Amino acid sequence: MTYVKTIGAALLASVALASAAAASCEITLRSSDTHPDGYPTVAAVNAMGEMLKERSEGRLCIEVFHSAQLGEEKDTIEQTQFGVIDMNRVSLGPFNNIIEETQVPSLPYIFRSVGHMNKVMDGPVGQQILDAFSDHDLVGLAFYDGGSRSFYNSEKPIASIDDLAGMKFRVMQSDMFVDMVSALGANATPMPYGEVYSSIQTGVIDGAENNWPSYDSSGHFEVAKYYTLDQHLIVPEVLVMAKSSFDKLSAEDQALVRQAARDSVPVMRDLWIAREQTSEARVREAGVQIITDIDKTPFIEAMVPVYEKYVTSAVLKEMVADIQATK
Ligand code: GTR
Repeated sequence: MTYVKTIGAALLASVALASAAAASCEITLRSSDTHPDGYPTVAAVNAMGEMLKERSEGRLCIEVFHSAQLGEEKDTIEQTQFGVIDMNRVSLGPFNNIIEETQVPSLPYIFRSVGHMNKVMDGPVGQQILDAFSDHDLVGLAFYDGGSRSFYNSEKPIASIDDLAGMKFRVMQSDMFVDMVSALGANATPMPYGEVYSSIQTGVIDGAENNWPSYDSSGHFEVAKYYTLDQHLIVPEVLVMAKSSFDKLSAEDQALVRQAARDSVPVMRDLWIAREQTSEARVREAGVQIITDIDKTPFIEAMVPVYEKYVTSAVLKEMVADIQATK
């Protein structure tokens, strides 16, 4: 009880402080993030907020609600579409079931490297995807880096595709990721990020998949000590705004928001590169067993049915071809 009261008081105090900080702002955009304070995505949106405040001479501010304070990603996406939340930084994964263009950069092994992903997302295919948000009550502002995602589990070292047989992995709430895991011979359970730790701990699932910084900051490495560097996904992250909140701004302020979002991208990428290194070092030090010697060819070959199922329209086929042709 006392604990709850203390937390409650601390929360109230921080909300009061945040409101005081935002007091001079004419408009304060509330932005959601599942990650804790200091995580590169949170820091980048904060940096965007500082740029915006300075460039608008204190009129426009951003308040980042980190650590899933506003809810888990799937729910916050809906709230952003309704305009209850002004801005949201999420993975493209939870958009897959809503906006089909987002499936393309979420396809397993579509990118050869993070560099390839950044080049594509900075180019016309990236713009096409940002534009697609406007049909869904959202404005696509910018893409962030999410590194590459690999499987980790609590049971055993996975050194080949055969080792995955029958295992149970959490995936983001995207049908395509369920099919991806099934195609690898394992079972997928879509669930919110915040439920993964306890689900591994209690044996509801054997593991999950993510990049180094998330594996580290979520504490999943404490309960799932085997990490296999199969790098099946290089899913970009995206910063979106509620269309209703965007439409309330003057054309001049809309331009300021778009520009500050773009300018936060290099900030995020630098923070990301540094964080990947510190997170990898931290989990190594904690005694995680990392399996790096893994033949990715069978993993890539197993993805053929996933591509066949999801890359169906001419538009998506062309996007895939454009990505593959990007050097
Ligand atoms: C992280 C990503 C989050 C969230 C999470 C997840 O890498 O940054 O936005 O999607 O993965 O697996 O749910």
